Amino acid sequence: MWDKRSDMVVHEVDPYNAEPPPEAIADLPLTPTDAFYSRNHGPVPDIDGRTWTLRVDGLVGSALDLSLDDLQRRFEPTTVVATLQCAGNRRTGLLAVRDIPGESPWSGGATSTASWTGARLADVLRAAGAEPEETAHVAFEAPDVSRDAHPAQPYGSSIPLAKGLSGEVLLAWQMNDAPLLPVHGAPVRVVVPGYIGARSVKWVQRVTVQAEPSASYFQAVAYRLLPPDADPANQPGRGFALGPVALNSDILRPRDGDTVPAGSTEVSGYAYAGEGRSVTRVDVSCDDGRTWTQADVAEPDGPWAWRLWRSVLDLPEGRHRVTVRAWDTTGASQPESAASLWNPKGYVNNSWARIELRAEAVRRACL
Ligand SMILES: Nc1nc2c(c(=O)[nH]1)N[C@H]1C(S)=C(S)[C@@H](COP(=O)(O)O)O[C@H]1N2
Ligand SMILES: [Mo]
Repeated sequence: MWDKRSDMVVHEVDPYNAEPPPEAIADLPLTPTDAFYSRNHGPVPDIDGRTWTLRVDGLVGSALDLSLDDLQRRFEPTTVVATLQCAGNRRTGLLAVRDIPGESPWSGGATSTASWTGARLADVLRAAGAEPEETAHVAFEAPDVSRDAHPAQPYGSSIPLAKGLSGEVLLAWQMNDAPLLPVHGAPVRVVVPGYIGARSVKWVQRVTVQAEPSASYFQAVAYRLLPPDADPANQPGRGFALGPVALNSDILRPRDGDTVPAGSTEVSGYAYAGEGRSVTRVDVSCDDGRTWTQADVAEPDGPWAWRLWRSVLDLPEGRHRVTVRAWDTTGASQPESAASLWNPKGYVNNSWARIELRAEAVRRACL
């Protein structure tokens, strides 16, 4: 389905919501496109790039209507490696605390990394005559209508104008050096490095500079962090809108519950910190966090990419719980428990990652 591997973990067929099995993305700086998670709130639209246009309007000097050809020729193409992480990534940890009706049980695979090529949103906004305005926002609109929203409405969201003018945000038409697939937003999507995936609007057809954040359900109601006792029903403006991704990490290999040979076992995964921070260290514990050793952390593919880490553990025969946590440049680390993070929509589980392993003595077969 949708040009994905056959072993994707499909949370929903329609709209299509799927994450890769952890081993499909482990140890790879760039996630192959056929393994990249996909999160959709409505049906995937089929848009003809030859007739698609982008409207740029709002608080700009002169509104623009750009064809794909205009976008590709008038603006210098840029390539950025960026990790996308859904705010629902690792929701299973929150679901283990308490039920979250109506939300998919994402594991740690709602995080993937690709190289994205497109025009800088900043260049397009400047061509339209947008002036830096500290309190303004850039809103994005797409045509896919979601029944998750109340009332049912097309997908939309916004980011601060300052981020939009930073040169980091792309209007991308390529992913991993190939034209965007329909499921990832063809012909053009927004890529907002360092922000939750929800802000990287797919099938974008309108960019509006405005004084207020987007009034879309996906900015004003969903993708907001509510206190644990809040009613998650349709109440625009409750809690706060999520933007920059919180420091997070996960273990991708081996799998939770695996049996491994006693002795040395390599464990690996990712760590990621969004806008404004980066991962500085990853720790691994085999005694529930009493003692920690530092994992080997690979250099990332640029400032917006996850950091892959690995650690070789020496596991005697028996059961083991392996725990991982990362640190960022502000000195912040991840919270210990998902119970302390539970919220009604199940966003931002960035508690310590844990897997259970059973180490078994290696039996040599007599051949
Ligand atoms: N138009 C549109 N854009 C969208 C969405 C959507 O449903 N419709 N989902 C968002 C969410 S919540 C995420 S996490 C990312 C997922 O991008 P992907 O499917 O390319 O992985 O797209 C974002 N952009
Ligand atoms: Mo998301």
